[in-house]
Amino acid sequence: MSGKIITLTRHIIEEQRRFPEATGEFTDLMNDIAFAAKLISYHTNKAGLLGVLGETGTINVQGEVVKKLDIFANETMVKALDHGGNLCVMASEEEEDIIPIPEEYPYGKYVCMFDPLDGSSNIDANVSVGTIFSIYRRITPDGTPGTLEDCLQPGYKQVCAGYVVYGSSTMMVFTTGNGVHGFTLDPSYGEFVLSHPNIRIPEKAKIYSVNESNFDYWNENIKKYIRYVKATDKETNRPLNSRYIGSLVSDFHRNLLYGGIFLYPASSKAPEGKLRLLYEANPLAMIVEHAGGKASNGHKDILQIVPEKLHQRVPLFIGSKYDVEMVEDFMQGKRG
Ligand code: AHM
Ligand code: MG
Repeated sequence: MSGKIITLTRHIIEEQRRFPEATGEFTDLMNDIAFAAKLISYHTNKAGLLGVLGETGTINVQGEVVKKLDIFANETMVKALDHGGNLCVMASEEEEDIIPIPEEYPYGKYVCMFDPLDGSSNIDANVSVGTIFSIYRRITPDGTPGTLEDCLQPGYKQVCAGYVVYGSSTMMVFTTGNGVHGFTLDPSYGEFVLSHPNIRIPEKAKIYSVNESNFDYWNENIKKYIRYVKATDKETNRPLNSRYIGSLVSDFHRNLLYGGIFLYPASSKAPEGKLRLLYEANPLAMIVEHAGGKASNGHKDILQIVPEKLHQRVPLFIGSKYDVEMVEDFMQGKRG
């Protein structure tokens, strides 16, 4: 065999060897997440057939009730992760409260929070969607059920963050603090294989991604920034190119590879912004920082924010470092 195929499992095992005290719990947890991702990927790819096999909420040809994909994705994540003995608690964008580990299973030392299927409103149009996950070490005593306190930790305490994008191929991108690596799912043998080692985001953006229909609802500072990126100036490579899918994982992934800035500012319609700190902003912020980029709410690094509630929203400016710093200057009235 020519070349070296590095599967996700092999990568995690090799990573784990860097920590002689490691127990393997983290490796098991990542394998469970990868398994859930494969199931969600399989069902996402079949989504277009739902109309043929039976509408959502009706009975399919196997006599099963067809579930909405975001509900299916949530159940898949919960069921794949609840019994491994690695987690003490979970939280999901789809569920109001924390998700306890069932009593019959042991409580582990990690906390996992996720958005099981982000961008799911796009599914019917065959647009890429994604799963986002975030892992912390617990802060409550070992061997007990995890609590809300374990979930409300600032993003800089994450031990791992990642996403899976279900696109033209399925890819998992994650970091444990030692580089950002991308693994593509080979559909023929069902393994994630290392395809994008050590991803670095270009220092300067070529692309800006924002839902500009909110323009009238933004404050003057963000309006000025958007006018700035659209103005022509050869020296600073403006105007930036505009690309907006409306599916965070896909918009983020493209910008990570090509260089770009994604913005979801606060507005008079959504005073706290739209996106969620724990399930969306924090994990992507950890990834972007380890790829050389930056994530901010306009005034503060996302990873420094101490969460107060599970479903807290946050304005998000994330991507190439130069551009996130620039938007911060605009937001803070230092430019304009
Ligand atoms: P969701 O968690 O309900 O799927 O919403 C999050 C999605 C993101 O994927 C995307 O970036 C954003 O909402 C798009 O919002 P908008 O339609 O307001 O532009
Ligand atoms: Mg979401």
